[in-house]
Amino acid sequence: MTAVRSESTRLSDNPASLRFPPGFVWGAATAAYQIEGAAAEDGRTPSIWDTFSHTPGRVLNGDTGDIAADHYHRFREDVALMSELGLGAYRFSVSWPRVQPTGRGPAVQRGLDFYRQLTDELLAHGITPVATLYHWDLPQDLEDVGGWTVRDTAERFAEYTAIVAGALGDRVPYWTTLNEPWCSAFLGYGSGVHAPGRTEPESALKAVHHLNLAHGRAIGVLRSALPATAQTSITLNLHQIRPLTQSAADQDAARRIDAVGNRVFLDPILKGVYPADLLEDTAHLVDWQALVKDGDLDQISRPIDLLGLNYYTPTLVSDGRANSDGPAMHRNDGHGASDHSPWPGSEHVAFHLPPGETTAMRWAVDATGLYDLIHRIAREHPGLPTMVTENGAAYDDYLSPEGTVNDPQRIAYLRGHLAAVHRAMAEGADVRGYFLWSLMDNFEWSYGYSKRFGAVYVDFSTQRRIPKQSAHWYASVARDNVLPDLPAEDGRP
Ligand code: GCO
Repeated sequence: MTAVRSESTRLSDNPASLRFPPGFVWGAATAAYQIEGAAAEDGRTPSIWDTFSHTPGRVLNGDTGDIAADHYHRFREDVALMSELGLGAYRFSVSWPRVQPTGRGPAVQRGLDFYRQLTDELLAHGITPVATLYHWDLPQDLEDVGGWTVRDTAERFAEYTAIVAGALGDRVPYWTTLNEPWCSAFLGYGSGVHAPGRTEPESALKAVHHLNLAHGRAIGVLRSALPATAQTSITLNLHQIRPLTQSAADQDAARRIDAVGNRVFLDPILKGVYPADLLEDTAHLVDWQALVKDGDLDQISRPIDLLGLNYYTPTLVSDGRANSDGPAMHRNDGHGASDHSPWPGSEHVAFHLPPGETTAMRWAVDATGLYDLIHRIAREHPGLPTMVTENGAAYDDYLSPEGTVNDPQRIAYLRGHLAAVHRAMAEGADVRGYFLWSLMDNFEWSYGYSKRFGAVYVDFSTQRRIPKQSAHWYASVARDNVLPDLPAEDGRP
């Protein structure tokens, strides 16, 4: 364990309050397809999520991102709201088909203008823009010729990165190439619960490598296009995996999911190699020799400045073949069940709901997973700073007749996870910031608008924004840089 740092000074006489170090970044996160709407405006053409959400049966209630939270038209109002909440940073994603509709060729300036105006508005309010280049909205034109299963898409992504860096490089200090490539590859091409909805294990593994390559190519482009002070990163939804029992079978199940869920990205990106056990577990599904070309891993492992961590809940696994009662949540990836596994080569692994409180997503509330994850990265990759780029919870929020939304469960979730971050930092982990998922209620992928993750309630029938109680609570934390103890039992801060 590295030396304990002294930042975690306790406040006043209240031992339950925790101060974060000066400069800790307090933000909130969103993604283009989940909030922007304006799906066919100003030159934007369909992404794979437009196609997927318009395919009957793919998204709950037939919901689509056509309008979403209408952020494209309401961004000034939303930035003003962020400012009122005292956010120091805002993590947004750029819609590829909005700025380069076919995924090839020249940019559409009206699309870039939206992001220029958004970042100018943020800066004018003293809010640091944090740009995600890819949060799943691949131009459909590229999917039509293979999408992430073909190598050329990595080159297209490098070209797109140059366009965006050219437009925003002078005003965005933090850049992340990909958001959760695990979802893009394994939910998009494995279980099919995400766009493009394909269920081909070999395609999922090819997509992994081409996403890794796209990340590496983009880092190279960013490095040459951006000021030296710019911070580059990738954002991963690393799974904090725990075996159901200490049996050899369950421990091997945990190893497998760690390989295909975590090290499939961590190792090539941070070590320049694919893990040997992953290659072995999947050798019957894909020809890695043919897939990985000379020099690819050098590109993929280009140095990054920090690692973005998205965390929601731990992952409890067992060897499904050893369970007489069968897996409790077979193949549940937390994003929707499927008859096809998102874990190629480890389809037999069963997923279990950990005991205790759950959120509206049926995700266990357990902040120790975040604590363990932060320490894992600090231990395995010393000197690599991290940011918690997503953490939050969906609850069945109720808008009262008085126009308020009391969400004490979300406050308790946020406080517990922030306390875990603080504890890891006090023990030496270098965490630079925390982004609440999400700023506002939005399109929750295959769940449509049925799950509310926002600190701000969105009445989608009127597009009215209503800060929930947790928004006010989070605003006080961000403003004071201090984590107070839990509010009174009745949820009042
Ligand atoms: C993800 C995405 C977000 C989700 C959020 C809740 O992590 O899946 O980055 O777009 O909406 O995590 O599932």
